[in-house]
Amino acid sequence: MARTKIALIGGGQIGGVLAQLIAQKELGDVVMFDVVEDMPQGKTLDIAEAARVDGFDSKLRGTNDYKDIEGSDLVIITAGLPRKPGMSRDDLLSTNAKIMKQVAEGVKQYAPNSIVIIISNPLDAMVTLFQKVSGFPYQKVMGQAGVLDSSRFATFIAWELDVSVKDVNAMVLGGHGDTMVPLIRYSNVNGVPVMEMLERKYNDKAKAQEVMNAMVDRTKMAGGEVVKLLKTGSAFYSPASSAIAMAESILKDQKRLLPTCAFLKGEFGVDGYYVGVPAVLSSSGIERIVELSLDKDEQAALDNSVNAVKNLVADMERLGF
Ligand code: TXD
Repeated sequence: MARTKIALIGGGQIGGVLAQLIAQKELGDVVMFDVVEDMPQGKTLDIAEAARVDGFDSKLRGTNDYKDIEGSDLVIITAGLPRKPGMSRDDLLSTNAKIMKQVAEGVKQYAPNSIVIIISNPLDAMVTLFQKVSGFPYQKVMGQAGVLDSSRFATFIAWELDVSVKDVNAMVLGGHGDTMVPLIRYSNVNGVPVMEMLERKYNDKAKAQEVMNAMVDRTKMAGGEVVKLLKTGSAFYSPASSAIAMAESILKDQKRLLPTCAFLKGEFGVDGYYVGVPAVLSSSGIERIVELSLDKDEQAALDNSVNAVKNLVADMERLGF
């Protein structure tokens, strides 16, 4: 049986952590592509030289030539510029769209049968553009945002309730922007609704709601919070871990239900757009989208987020992409 081959397009901060995690988990062999000369070669050499210590057999190489990604089973794309303090994800639109167009052409030529996970921002627009330029089946092109946004929400809930984060389930839907929709009703600690635990903790419904609202707001702004502290770039450990969870579900056919930026054809009342929704990820990519019943406020929040995605895609089209 052929070895699994994973191409990383972009060897920056997230790309480096992705390569290390793939090797440590032995998910496959890694080819890291970047336009910067020698850098992906240096990074992968560095990680490869830890193989004896970490005990992995994955092979890693860096390249500046798309030809080397030939035959990849999975492609994870981080190419593009990250945010600097004060920038919104959308400010990156035209620069990263140019990059994504080139990337889509390269991947289409050399890895036409791959499944693709996109991480580059502005996420929803970049996934849309990659699919459009590559012409890949919708099922095989997806974006990572919701796993991270949900993990951030779960982390804040665990801290607040002083419970293991392993027991916290939290779900965030919508676009990867400030309009994302953390779903309070679907958040629980091993089945116990989070709101119920908060109300017991404070013995005061209004206070519990206030605390929850603050966690929802922090989740929405969590990317910016890290950007502000780092000053030179955006989050990279947690986005890489999140994409690895998706990659592992695909490569091992685990069928995990993960919030995924997926193309909707009528689900959740949305037609023809990539939006973050719960999806089952298997060896076929997005195997299916899982719909849930939303109450009036949740649906309104999702509609608002979908509108932000529509505006972003319209802006990108106006720029000629
Ligand atoms: O959850 C999420 N989806 C995200 C997304 C969370 C955090 C950050 N997110 C976005 O990921 C961020 O806004 C960026 O658009 C990407 C990558 O973030 P990273 O922190 O890894 O950025 P770096 O370190 O600048 O790395 C980007 C690399 C860098 O090495 C460039 O040389 C390379 O991209 N690059 C290219 N690679 C291939 N092809 C082209 N054309 C190219 N141009 C630049």
